[in-house]
Amino acid sequence: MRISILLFSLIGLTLIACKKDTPTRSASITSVKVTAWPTTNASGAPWDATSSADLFVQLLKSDLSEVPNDPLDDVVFPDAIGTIARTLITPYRIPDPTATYYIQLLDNDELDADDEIGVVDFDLDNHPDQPAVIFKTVNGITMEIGLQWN
Ligand SMILES: [Ca+2]
Ligand SMILES: [Ca+2]
Ligand SMILES: [Ca+2]
Repeated sequence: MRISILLFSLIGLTLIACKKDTPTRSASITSVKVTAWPTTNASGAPWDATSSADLFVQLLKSDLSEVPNDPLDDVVFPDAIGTIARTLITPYRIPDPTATYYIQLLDNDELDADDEIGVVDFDLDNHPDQPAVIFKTVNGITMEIGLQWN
């Protein structure tokens, strides 16, 4: 009797251990929505002198370099007011589900370098419940990252 209880406990513990070690499931980004963003920089100046910011987003790796063939780049929302939403026709599979990624928000400028408004980090490891949307607010930027889990 005692042996079988011990045996069942061991099997139970092994199952728990296995469950814990299950790797993070992979996910693809389907959309990025920016619902709030600061209209001025740290010095209180607007991003553009005579109009609102021309928003676009980029996807950065954990070393803050842009991912190759960035699926988010190249769509600008000129003179943006309020929420912008970017939907990917082809969802972008996140290459490393255990790594931290960043979505960078910028103001496109034609005559000088683009202004970086800020970055929002996200990490699939922090979302074992596999939500369809990750909501994050960092440094005055609020993003909704749409995901499709694989
Ligand atoms: Ca600017
Ligand atoms: Ca502008
Ligand atoms: Ca601009």
